[in-house]
Amino acid sequence: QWLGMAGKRGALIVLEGVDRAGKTTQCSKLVQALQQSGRPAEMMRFPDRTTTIGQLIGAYLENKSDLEDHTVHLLFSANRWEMVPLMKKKLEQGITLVVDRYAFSGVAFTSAKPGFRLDWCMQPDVGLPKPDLVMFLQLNPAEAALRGQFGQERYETSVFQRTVQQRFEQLMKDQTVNWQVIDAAQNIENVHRDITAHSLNAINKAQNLPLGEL
Ligand code: DGP
Ligand code: NA
Ligand code: NA
Repeated sequence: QWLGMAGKRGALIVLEGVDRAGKTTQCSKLVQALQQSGRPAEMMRFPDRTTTIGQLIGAYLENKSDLEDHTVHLLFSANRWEMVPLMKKKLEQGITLVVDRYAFSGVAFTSAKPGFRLDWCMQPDVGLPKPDLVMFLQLNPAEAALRGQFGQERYETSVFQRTVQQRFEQLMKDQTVNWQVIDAAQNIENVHRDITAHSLNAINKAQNLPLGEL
């Protein structure tokens, strides 16, 4: 395996949070900052709506199609699994991946629906590459409301998002995952500063550790 110039793997860094917490903005700012400091970095996002599976998910989210709830859960997971070979290749090449949502969104969003057990929701993602760092962009519902109306996509209602927030809080109790809570109510630059500090720390540590599995 070719491990980049210095033989060091990249870090797998994930940003999670409820909708409108600023994940996408912060992912691109982080990638830019890492690249400018000479650290190879690329952004990924889930769901990746460009693949065949991703197009099914996209139509579902845009309310252009209806899918049974278990079925769509498995499609979201499959959409992560189909990217694993590419993710591993990039990490081995020394590229740090900054990922906008991952398996934790998968579990939080599906388990927010009635009748879904957390352990059932987690099972399809068991074995995925384990992030070296998962940052949760924390934003309470009142602060989120100040950011304007929700969009028109499925899941974009305040009642559902509050349940999602509670599911994330349950998931964050898992001590085997390197969770860091970020105060997303701060201004963009301060959020970016916090995220960059945690990321540099994780990148340094990841260099000496094998990639784990969920
Ligand atoms: P985004 O492109 O980041 O706005 O995400 C699309 C929506 O899909 C968002 O409401 C979160 C939700 N979502 C993301 N990943 C999953 C998943 O694995 N399962 C489910 N059920 N929903 C997800
Ligand atoms: Na969204
Ligand atoms: Na986003």
